[in-house]
Amino acid sequence: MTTYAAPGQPDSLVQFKSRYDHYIGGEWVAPASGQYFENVTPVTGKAFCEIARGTAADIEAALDAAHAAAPAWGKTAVAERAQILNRIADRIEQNLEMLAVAETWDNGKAVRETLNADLPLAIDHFRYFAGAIRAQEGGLSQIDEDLVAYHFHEPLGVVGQIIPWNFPILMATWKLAPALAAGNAVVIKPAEQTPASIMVLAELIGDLLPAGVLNIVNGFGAEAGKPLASNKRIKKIAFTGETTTGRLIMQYASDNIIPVTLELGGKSPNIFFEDVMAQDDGYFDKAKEGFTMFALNQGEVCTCPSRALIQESIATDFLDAVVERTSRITRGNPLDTDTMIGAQASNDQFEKIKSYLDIGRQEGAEILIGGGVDDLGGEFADGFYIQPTIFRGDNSMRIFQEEIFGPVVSATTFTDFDDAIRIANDTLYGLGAGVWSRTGNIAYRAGRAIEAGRVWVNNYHAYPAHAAFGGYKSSGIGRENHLMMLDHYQQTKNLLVSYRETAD
Ligand code: TXE
Repeated sequence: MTTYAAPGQPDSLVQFKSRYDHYIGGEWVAPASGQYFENVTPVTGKAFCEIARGTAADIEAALDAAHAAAPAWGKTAVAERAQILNRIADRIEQNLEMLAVAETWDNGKAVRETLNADLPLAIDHFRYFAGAIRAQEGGLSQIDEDLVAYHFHEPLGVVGQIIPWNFPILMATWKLAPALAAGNAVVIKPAEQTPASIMVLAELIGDLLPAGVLNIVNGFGAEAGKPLASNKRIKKIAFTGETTTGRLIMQYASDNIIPVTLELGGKSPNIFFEDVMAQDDGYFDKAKEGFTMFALNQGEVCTCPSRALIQESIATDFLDAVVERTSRITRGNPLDTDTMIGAQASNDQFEKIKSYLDIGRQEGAEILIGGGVDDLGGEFADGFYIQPTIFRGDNSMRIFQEEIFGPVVSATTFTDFDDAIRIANDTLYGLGAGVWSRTGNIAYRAGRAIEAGRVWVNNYHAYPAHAAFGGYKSSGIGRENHLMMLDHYQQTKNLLVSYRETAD
């Protein structure tokens, strides 16, 4: 076990600056308004740095820098762009522990996850798109003997990106790596709840990119996000966040007639067919781990398996087993590598989850474990900690229909295959789902029948860079990860060339 020293302590791997300006045109730029806001660590609930409070003027300055940089970056040879992405990956890898501690402090999540998931996935993502862009080919269609259609991939130019607070560095990477690989210059706005770790990242990798290719403007949604998303000088907007915000983003984009990708909320079903308990063996242990994934990242994951659907014939024994497993989720200092669950990302989120714990009770759901805040005491007494909670109820309840975004799972039962699919699809959302069965045919048919962009079969919460990720229904538009992501950051130029030398 390792316990990392908290930022601010002399022996910490990270020393945050007391104040962060915007990162624009390769420089640290004070906000035009002169205003800053306090940034709090969820680990202790105490402020630890000030962050530039961006407004439309800062967004315009960032767009100026991006427009100045975009033409040359778009023409840079793909091998060179790929090399820069690989260098970014290497630099992150060399500083993995430092960034993991920074991310834990800014977001509250356990360092066990930032060390083993957030940062390694970010590194791999840059490497994946470095490779993907080099392997990308244009197209040629021979229309007839003399007429040829050439298809070229061209960057869009300057793109806007708005990210949430649940995986600050990884969500930035999911958007930056394909956009930069494809030759675009970027203006990105981090979430106001987690604005600091990405600035530490910018300090680390800023020198690897030409000035103006990456610009970061911090601030609030209405003050900095809207002026970016509705700006006429961007060629695309990519957004991850709440579904209601996503609707606004789409309206802004429709005014400008620009492409939009949206990665929004979810209420993902995790379905356990009766054969998971056919034997008490390694497979059943794996299924229990899959159930417990509801608490990963404190449940602050758009694909959180927040609805568990369990076949009626095994419900009692299965729930007993997963309650026992949940009781062994280790809680404590998020900077301790043994801790499995950290703090919720913000006080607002903490309050929202507590209100849903009350709603669940009022709706008559049974609490099988948890159901309250986790008082860790001492220096963590003002941090935002929630007990991993299992509710048992039915799919019509609000705790089954609304995104809680906390370590809370709502469990219910189904009778047979059709009943499972009916309940699974009885939701506005369609981002993720899980299916657990030893029977290949059941797992396959369920996976195909669920209306969700990503269905994990006999696993959950794996995010390889080369598997497409995105939502059906109200969970979004477009995909992230995978080669196909390049399409979202490029436009197609068709040259239709006649080689015929005569008029006939
Ligand atoms: O989201 P918002 P919030 C869900 C989750 C959570 C809820 C609210 O249920 O409890 O949303 O979180 C920027 N124009 N998810 O309020 O507001 C904002 O500054 C432009 C699921 O944080 O959508 C931030 O950078 N930008 C989700 C980003 O949008 C605007 C992850 C997300 O904030 C804006 C996060 C505007 N008008 C929350 N308003 C997921 N799918 O993973 C806000 N923003």
